[in-house]
Amino acid sequence: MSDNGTAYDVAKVRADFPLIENLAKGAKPLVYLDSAASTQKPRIVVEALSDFYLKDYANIHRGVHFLSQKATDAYEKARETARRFVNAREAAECIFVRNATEGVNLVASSYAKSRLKPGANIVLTTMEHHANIVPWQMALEGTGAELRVVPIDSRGVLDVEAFGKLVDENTVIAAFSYVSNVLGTVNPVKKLTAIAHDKGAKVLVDAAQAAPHRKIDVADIGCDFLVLSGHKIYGPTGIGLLYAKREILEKMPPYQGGGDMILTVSFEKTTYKGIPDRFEAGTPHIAGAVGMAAAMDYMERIGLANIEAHEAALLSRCREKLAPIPGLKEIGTAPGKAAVFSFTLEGVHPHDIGTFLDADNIAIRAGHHCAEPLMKFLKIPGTARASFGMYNTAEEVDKLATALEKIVKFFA
Ligand code: 7TS
Repeated sequence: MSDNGTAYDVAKVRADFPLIENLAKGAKPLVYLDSAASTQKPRIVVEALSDFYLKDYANIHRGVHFLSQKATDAYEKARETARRFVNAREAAECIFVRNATEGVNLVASSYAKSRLKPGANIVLTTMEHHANIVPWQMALEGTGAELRVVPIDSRGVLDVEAFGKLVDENTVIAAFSYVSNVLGTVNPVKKLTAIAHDKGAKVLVDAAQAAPHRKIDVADIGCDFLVLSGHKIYGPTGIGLLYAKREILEKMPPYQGGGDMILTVSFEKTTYKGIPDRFEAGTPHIAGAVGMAAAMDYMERIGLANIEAHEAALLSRCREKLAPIPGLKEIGTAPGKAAVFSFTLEGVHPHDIGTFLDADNIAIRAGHHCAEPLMKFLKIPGTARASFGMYNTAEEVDKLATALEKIVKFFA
């Protein structure tokens, strides 16, 4: 049921996505099951971008002229929308970045690097995407500080007790995904944050795979930092969000230098603006911010709880239909997992699964999903992954099952 009491109407939702609608009606109807890589865009987001470029566009924060003022207002309104979307206390705690990856890099470089000394540590988990591993390794390099990794079990459930032991008084930051892009595991982020805070460590939540599926509430989680990508929440590419608490941001040095982030510049001394401008050097992706805000508005209108419920139903159907397929193994069986379904087929390489499904017009992703350490732990080269969005249907799940049955027969 939707927020206003009517049933979730997936046909109506699909009608909002021209690419999904057009391809589904074509001679080779496409089944798009790769939303964890990137979601398709509703018309309203594309129109927000084109309207902005066609009607309101100018550079921001610099012009006294009317159009620049209008563009600045649109950009700052988008920041307020982002604030509401993640439930931050104030818009200044929301920094526009290129994507989740840039958000992590900003924190690793501006917050963590200077605090990493011999004896200090950073805590990650086995299930992290490379975006939440490599920036920390780069920050750690040459500091003498250590990287600690929290184990998971064979279902893909994080070992919370081990987390509590690995995080200690010398932990600079504990960084973990809210939802795993491979396993679909939903981590208990509020609990983990409380444990880390008890030891005096700061927390970064990688919400890149959570934001498409559930309400993000930084006030409730209590985390210090949170990152997400616009293109995974039905918004444009090239724009993302870093949320950080004001009191922490205010003590962080700029990440990049340049125009728009300074108060005064002389060759002797340069002073910086306050937050959030200090972290947005140069001309930002103004239209991207406007487009991402349109996507956030759209998701809220459909209802985050409705999206979550619809996708949970798709996941149950997927499990039910795929479980009887001989040789098929679901990778990631954590209770309450999100609508990300990784699997292997005995005797068939994940890339071959992807190619065969593509021939049947089903788009999934195959490979290590930028989580090589997780693949090493699972002792597999990769998985095939079907991931669901608000526009997917039960019939599409059935088509996936039928196509997989064909593959199994082919290799039998
Ligand atoms: N964190 C997680 C958990 C992710 O799944 C991804 C991208 C990122 C961070 C990085 O996002 P970006 O927008 O900065 O690139 N994950 C995937 C995926 O699973 N398939 O393609 C991209």
